[in-house]
Amino acid sequence: MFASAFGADCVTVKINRKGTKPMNYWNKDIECAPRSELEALQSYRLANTVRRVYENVAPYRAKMDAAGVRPEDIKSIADLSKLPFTVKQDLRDNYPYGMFAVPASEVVRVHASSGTTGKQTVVGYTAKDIDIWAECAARALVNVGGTKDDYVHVSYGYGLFTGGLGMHYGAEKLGATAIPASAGNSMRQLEMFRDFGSSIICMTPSYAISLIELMQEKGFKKSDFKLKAGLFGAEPWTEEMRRQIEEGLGLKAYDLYGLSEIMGPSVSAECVCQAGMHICEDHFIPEIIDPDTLEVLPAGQQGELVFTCITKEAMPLIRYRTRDIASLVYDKCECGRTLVRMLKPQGRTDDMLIIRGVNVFPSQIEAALLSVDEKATNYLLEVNRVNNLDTLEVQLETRPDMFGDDVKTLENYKKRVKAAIDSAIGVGVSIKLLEPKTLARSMGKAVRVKDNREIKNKFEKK
Ligand code: DLL
Repeated sequence: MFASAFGADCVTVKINRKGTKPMNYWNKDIECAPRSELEALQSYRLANTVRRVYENVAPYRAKMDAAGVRPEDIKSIADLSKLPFTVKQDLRDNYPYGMFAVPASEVVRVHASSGTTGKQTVVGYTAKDIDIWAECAARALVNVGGTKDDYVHVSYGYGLFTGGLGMHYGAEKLGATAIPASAGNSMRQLEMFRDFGSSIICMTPSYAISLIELMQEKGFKKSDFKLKAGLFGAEPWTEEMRRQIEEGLGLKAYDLYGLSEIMGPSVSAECVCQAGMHICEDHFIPEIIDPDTLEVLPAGQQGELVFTCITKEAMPLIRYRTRDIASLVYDKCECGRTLVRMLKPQGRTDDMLIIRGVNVFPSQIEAALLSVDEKATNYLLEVNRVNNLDTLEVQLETRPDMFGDDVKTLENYKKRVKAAIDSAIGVGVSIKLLEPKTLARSMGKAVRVKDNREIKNKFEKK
């Protein structure tokens, strides 16, 4: 049944690309498929993938043997929970190519994670993997109103990071004009927005905020640009930041999610409803688990997001624990897509700070901060242990427009920020106001936490 509907195992593009009218979907058959058909397709692809990894990837064969699972035990998605999990350490242990399921002659590209939390991890792609990735990125662009008339300005970094090339290939697949700006040289970015007619931008939300700052400094107005939409991701961001970016750049801001181990940007992306990111479920099966018990949680509950790749050729990961905290919504979206939505990740289990026994996510602090002052986007959280007691200091940059304020007003501002954060996280923090422009600006993922303690948190041991 699914073979006729979806052309079996190949990517099908069934839209009329001759017109330049806004398209609703890139691949309607898949994006709006009845769940029963989608699940039949997932089951078929899952069984094939598990057989392939068992035959070709020694670490998977060893894991499955140890768990007593044979490829023939996996007949449908109902059997998924029989399979062992994969964690980042598995990729490190088999660095660089030990998790690949195809010979080197089939691999056409590698990317790698930044390695800030340990040895970098390498991922590989066959030509078909790259094509599927481009399809997912084209879907993301169409989700937010992209057409072949658009100028897609990509300010994610190009290189081993997946952001730049991932969205670039998506733009080309769509037939739009890709502008491979990459990150950095911020003044030039603004000039290009203006001169090249950039209409859809792709960058980290923190970089968008720093461009807005520069616009104000250099006298650019949003009416100088023709921006209509932006796909922002690679790091957590809040609804308050969304409002600020929309207002500052004069566009609609959408969330874009992905991770290099699974593919890169466009594992999921928001649609115009801005109500969660549709996961490309025909390629990746999501699950939500309890990170402590490892039990699968029912739909709607928040927990750790896990993905299984079901079409990847070069490096299909099975039940990969992302460490991202999210939840899934299976209701049909108003846009007509049936693909499950993941709600904004609330941080990562390994970002989570434990302050005097209380679990604290940096995103909670950011939301509290922005609820007091929506321009307070430049901050750093510094954690220390003093006399065996954890302390959390929120270092917050002031802005030149605050200089007119007297000491009493600034003290009052500090008090309001502290009260909002204390009540949001249930732990007392201290606030330190810094001179304007003291903190480093990011062009990629922003660094928001400096944890100086030796023992950081319990999830790192798993
Ligand atoms: O950040 C891929 C990407 C590029 C996604 C461009 C979106 C846009 P990694 O460097 O492997 O890959 O980092 C993946 O970043 O596990 C999340 O913790 C975080 N992340 C990515 N997108 C979002 C998002 C890319 N929209 C890790 N919201 C993931 C929150 C995100 N966190």
